[in-house]
Amino acid sequence: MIKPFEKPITAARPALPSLEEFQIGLEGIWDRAWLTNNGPLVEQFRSNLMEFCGAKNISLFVNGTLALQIALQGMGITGDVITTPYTFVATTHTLFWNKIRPVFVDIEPEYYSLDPAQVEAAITPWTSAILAVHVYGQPCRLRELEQIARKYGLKLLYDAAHAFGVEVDGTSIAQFGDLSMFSFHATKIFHSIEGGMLTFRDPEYRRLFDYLKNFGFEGETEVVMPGTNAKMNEFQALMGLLLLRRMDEMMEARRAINERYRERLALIPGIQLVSQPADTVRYNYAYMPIEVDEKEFGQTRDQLYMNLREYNVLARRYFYPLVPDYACYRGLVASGNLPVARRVASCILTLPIYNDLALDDVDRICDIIEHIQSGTGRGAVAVNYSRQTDSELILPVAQS
Ligand code: T4K
Repeated sequence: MIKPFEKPITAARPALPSLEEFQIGLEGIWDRAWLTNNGPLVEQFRSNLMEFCGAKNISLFVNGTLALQIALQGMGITGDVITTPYTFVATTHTLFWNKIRPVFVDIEPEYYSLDPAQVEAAITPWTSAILAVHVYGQPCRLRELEQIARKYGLKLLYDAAHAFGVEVDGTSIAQFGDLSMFSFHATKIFHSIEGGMLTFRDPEYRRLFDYLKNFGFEGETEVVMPGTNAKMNEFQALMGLLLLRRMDEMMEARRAINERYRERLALIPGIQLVSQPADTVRYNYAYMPIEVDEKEFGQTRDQLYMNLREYNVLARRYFYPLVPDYACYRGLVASGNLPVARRVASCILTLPIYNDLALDDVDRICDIIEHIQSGTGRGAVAVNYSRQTDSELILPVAQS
């Protein structure tokens, strides 16, 4: 009999610096009484990030969603944008807020990013850009997307919300495409409580993004465009500065966790692991996705998800449902039936992974999954939970 965890093991858990270090940083903020509006810590953070990513053009924001929303506006993108249905809904929201029509095309089955062949087939005279997502931090098909974008004169943007720290052939993922957006939300591998970063090829964008995130102000008495307020503050920058120093250590901790999961899960019937990153990729191990094969495993993904909750293991179904299946996006243009994205959304489960998740706890999570698979696990839930969101779920009573 395996006991449930005493405290919930959540899918993500933020890394934190020591309280003492943070307090020292806070004292500086108190002394300066400068809290936001491009303060010295934000400037320092920007400069350290430029070095970390080897990118010349960087702009910081209060969160990733507003960063991408402003990027689309600043770059003047209009009309149709080809994008993925398999993402967090914020990707699509940024298009909607710019009155751009998302055109969803299917993903490839290996790393779940936009399938370049589908992208090319969906291009029309109205297409202005491609917005791809490095899902779980695994790089998209960079070269093929670049070639398509060049051939048709399209802008290429990456939602790199999951991909901070990733490198391809020794080059930061921040340097691909016309622009990339990174999320520094607390649930990410690296964070600044909330936060967002844009990296971009054209240095001219910097001025535009600076206007747009600060009400469009030029000096004290002129407003040159109707901007919004999306500035990063000093507290966010302090958190980011302290954690950036620990990036290598954090990636290594996650690599070890990922490796242990892989060793153990490979032996469980019906659990399929996502392909290992290519040799050319320095991966950040941002998420721990698995596919559940209902026939082989003996339960659906949703049953496993529910049964894990009874053991206090709060896995998540990132990304289910698909974006075009949300009420607010039903009826939008999709190119075909999106069979790969639909299959993946129906069987994906992201297991807990965070820097200080103990390897013993990883073993226990795997023991629980094994136990559930062998048919003796708690619950043996047969209810159809498929249309419920995580927050709507009412847990069934455990049957021991
Ligand atoms: N594009 C993509 C592809 C994205 O994945 C995201 C965000 C964005 C764009 C937008 O970037 P931001 O505007 O957020 O910078 C979470 C995050 O809020 C969101 O940032 C993230 N993607 C998405 C995939 O996940 P929820 O609603 O699932 O988070 P929540 O509150 O349920 O937290 C997840 C787990 O983390 C919980 O089990 C508990 C734990 N947790 C969470 C927080 C906030 C903690 O332990 N401590 C915390 O402070 O959206």
